[in-house]
Amino acid sequence: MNSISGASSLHCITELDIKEKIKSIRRSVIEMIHNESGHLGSSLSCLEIITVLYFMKMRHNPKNPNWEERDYFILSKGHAAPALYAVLAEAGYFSKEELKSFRRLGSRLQGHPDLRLPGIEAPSGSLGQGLSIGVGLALGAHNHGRKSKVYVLMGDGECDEGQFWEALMTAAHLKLTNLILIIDRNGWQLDGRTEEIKKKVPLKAKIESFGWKVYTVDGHNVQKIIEVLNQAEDSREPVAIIAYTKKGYGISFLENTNRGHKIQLNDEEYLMALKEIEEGN
Ligand SMILES: Cc1ncc(C[n+]2csc(CCOP(=O)(O)OP(=O)(O)O)c2C)c(N)n1
Repeated sequence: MNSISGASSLHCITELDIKEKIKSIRRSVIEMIHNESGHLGSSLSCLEIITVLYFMKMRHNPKNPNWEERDYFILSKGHAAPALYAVLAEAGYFSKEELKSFRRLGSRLQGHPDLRLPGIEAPSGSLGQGLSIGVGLALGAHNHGRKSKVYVLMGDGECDEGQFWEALMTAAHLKLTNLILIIDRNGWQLDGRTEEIKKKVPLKAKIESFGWKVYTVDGHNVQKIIEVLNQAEDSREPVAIIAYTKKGYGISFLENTNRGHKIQLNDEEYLMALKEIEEGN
């Protein structure tokens, strides 16, 4: 059985294992959102990235979520919470059974991440704030002499928020090399295509001009994601990774469309989606 090359020494995982995990997490996301409603397309575009972080890269302990030396993950695009919840449940932070309570009154699994849930490092959902939170955590870890890395995942539409650009400038000024930003570049935001709502290109050059090292990657290719995360380790500047993704990835009739931005699949679509997952899409 092939093991994934480049996975952190803390994570001994085979190619087959990670594929199975992705399948199971994708199934959980579809089920959770079918039970209620939610941001399906937005969750599916960043699902591989979050899975690779938790199962192949980050130093974390589901049995001791507040372990001081842990790496941090901030889901700045908080509306993709179903993807994070499914990964956290798969990793053992809480039971998979609890996923059924998604968006129910009193549940710890709300439409956006809530600090009551083990594994959640910051409440998020008001777009534009995640990188600032990451800057604070990275600075704190550095000042305490900890090895912790801070990973922030945001949407490309989220780049419209001015606070993001302030945080970029601050991180470069403070030379926060323990901070890694990942942008889910799916090309869509709530109202349409990102370039039509507010032009982002040349996004890479813009972020570089703020003093960051910027990589690009296929955000659905597990091996490429782990490679670029490893490359990010040796940088002397904060690192941003622009991950090219497809909204709704894995469900053919939603893929690369904005229909699934926030949706509740009807029963027929739900069964079709599950069938596609089972068939190993
Ligand atoms: C400050 C703020 N304004 C508006 C919203 C409403 N909102 C939720 S999702 C979304 C679109 C985000 O687009 P993008 O960052 O590209 O994420 P994705 O396409 O991956 O869903 C918006 C505007 C919000 N959550 N926060």
